[in-house]
Amino acid sequence: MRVRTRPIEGQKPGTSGLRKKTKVFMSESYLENFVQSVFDATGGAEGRTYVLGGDGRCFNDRAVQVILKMAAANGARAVIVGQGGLLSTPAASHLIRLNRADGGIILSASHNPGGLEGDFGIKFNTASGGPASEALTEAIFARTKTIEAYLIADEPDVEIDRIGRQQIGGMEISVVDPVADYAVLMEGLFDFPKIRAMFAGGFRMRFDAMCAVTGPYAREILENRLGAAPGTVVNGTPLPDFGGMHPDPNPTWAHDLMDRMFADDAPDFGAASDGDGDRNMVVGSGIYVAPSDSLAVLVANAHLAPGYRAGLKGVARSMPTSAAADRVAAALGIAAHETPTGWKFFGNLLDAGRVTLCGEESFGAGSDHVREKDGLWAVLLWLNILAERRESVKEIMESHWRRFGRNYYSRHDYEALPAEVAAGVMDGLRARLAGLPGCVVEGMTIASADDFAYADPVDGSVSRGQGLRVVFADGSRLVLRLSGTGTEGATIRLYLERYVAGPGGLDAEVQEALAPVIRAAETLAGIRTQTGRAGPDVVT
Ligand code: VG1
Ligand code: CO
Repeated sequence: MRVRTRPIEGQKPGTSGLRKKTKVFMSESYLENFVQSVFDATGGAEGRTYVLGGDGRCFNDRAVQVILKMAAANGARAVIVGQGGLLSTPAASHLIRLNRADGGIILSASHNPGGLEGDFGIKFNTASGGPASEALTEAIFARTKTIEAYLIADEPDVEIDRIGRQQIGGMEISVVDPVADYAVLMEGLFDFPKIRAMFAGGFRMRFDAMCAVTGPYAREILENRLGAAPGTVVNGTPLPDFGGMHPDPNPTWAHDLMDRMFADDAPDFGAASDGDGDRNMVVGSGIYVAPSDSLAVLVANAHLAPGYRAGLKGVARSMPTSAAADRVAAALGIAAHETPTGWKFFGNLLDAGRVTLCGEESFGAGSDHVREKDGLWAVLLWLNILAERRESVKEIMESHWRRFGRNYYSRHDYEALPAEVAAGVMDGLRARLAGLPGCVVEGMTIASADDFAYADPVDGSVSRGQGLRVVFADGSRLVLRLSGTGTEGATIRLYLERYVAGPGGLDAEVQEALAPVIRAAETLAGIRTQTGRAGPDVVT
């Protein structure tokens, strides 16, 4: 059936897919226009095979039905869909690769709150399993501006709760267990017997799935296959509104986990994941592990896990992520790449075999096993390291800092600002960048200042305007960029970093250690004065 439609404004994918209020996605033709644009901009769906699933948030079930019927009407050969319409982002990436599918459609607004009043999102991944490139998302957006019609099969709803094969309009649908293939992949990378022995020896863990998609994955892998005590996984059932939780694994939103990990009878290890399962937060008994530090520890210790015994080809981190991983890479004699924010920029490096591990300061880490960041993977690599080293998280962190020095790091988010105010802050600092080198602020000399541009070493494409950075002579730095995932106003992210080589000064309070950089940021960018905010909304 061909349905006439008209272009809808603003269907521009951001850092990770198109995210809007759930009600916007539910409005007439909104989802249909975007999905048809994806098919059109990628050469049509005729004869193609796709993977489809989402994080289970409100509207996931309806969207799955619409997309299946549209794929059928567009002539797709087959769609592999997770049972109940569920697939974590890393599991979807794996299924695309495993089945040599032509692409995948993932329904999620990731760490954004869900529910009727919350957010919904959709993203398209290519045959490599990774997020569409900037060029492709531009082409999809361009198509949304000219679309005149979409195709949809006039068929009854598909039974997505029943595992097995079905046909609609000549297209095959296979409903698969969302967890099974992913769990097998993890078993191949990590020393499950060793981790199982650690749990059998009394190792205690708490995994908070925050009522989002990782619950079934964590339960199967941690409790069933690795023998963690029943109840290790909490909030383990995916709910359409995430049980009212905000599935953003950071100390602010995962405060219940933080409280328990800092209590007297804290478990040995704590972790949380986000809506679609690609993020992770890691906490030891009495110690929080900053994501940039976590990446550095994973790079330094990955060889302890069977999947990485041969060593790493190289590492990559997003520009605002601290340089802690670079120090490890230098010690290992491997390349360290610096990319713009967002997993799509790691794809070429991974495909070309230039890097094995990647990470971002925003609670994302992953490797070449898939083409997305992977929350449970990071947790399992930590568990493998803990099982091998037989030290606590605290001991591992302290010895890491003694060896490499410590990159104190924090991100300050100013959320839901009026767009023009946020743009004013950015424009103000951008205009001053050229004159900053040599200036002294808070007793620190500015060594360089620029608007980060990235030239992809594999395909030569250049991405500009990826964040304003001011670097001081002692290596401290501040970075300012606008979020590309929010759905309300604009969010300014201020990233702060200061390196201390040690041996003294390695156990300072993070915000105190960063105080001069925080003051310098206010002097240079004037975020508080221009926004009228007393301070950031979220500090990670
Ligand atoms: C944020 C993070 C970025 C991450 C992106 C998607 O983007 O900062 O590092 O890649 O979210 O992650 P932004 O543009 O808001 O800063 V997820 O787990 O939300 O798909
Ligand atoms: Co996510």
